[in-house]
Amino acid sequence: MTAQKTLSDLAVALLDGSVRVVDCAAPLGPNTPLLKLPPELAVDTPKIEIHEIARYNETGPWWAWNWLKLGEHSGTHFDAPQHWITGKDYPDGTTDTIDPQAFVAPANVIDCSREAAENNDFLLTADGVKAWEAEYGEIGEGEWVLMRTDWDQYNTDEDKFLNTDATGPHTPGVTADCVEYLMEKNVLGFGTQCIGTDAGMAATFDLPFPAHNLLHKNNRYGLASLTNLDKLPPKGAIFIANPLKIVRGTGSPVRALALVPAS
Ligand code: 23J
Ligand code: MN
Repeated sequence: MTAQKTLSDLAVALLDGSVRVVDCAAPLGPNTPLLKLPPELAVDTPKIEIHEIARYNETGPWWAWNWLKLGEHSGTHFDAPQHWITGKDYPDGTTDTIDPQAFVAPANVIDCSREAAENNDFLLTADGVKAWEAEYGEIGEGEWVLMRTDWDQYNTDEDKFLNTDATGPHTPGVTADCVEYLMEKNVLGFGTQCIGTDAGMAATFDLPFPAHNLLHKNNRYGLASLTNLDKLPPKGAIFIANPLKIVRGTGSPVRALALVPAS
């Protein structure tokens, strides 16, 4: 009865505008910024292509449709546990086997926008998360932790978004001790506004790619290239991020959405 009431209250709030839906996804197309890995390490994900099959013409007189060439880890996207070697043995670690309960969850939004603007290599630490909790309240089990950097302002310009110089890419992220702390708290996962859950310089860390390594080792999830986190409260938003049900998928673009109280 009370869950029924919760849902009917939500239905009313969605229809009367007191709960708003914030779009936390970036446009997905040929201009979407994509990760560039060090060439000695790997092959990159291909550029996104959108190919027309028909547009009310000789290849389809009454309809329009396209086909896509699209890497799983393109644009605003979800990282599944089997994306990383540390999560490779989880039977529920691919996009088609994850419990969909995980796709709708509360969000904690940690504002690091000032720090990221001052230092593009800024790393959120366990102490930084604890200081945030002292101010806004404890982060709970099963909740998203989203790092706000306002990096989405660069999403239309791949060079600015990746911020690469002779020493490599410079974008903010997390330390290993931060992810370890989040794993102790049993969070659902970690999301970022940058190209990947790890900092630009993460290939050079003592533990390379700590976010990927530790999140997926613990069967947890990642979100990358999120937008509009500046429109979310520190606590109180419900986050919806559901990957396509790709068979054995290691990740998927998502139309990430947040339900927030109208201000
Ligand atoms: C493959 C290798 C390294 C990284 C990534 C993918 C991602 O960021 C991703 O999209 O998961 S850092
Ligand atoms: Mn990814």
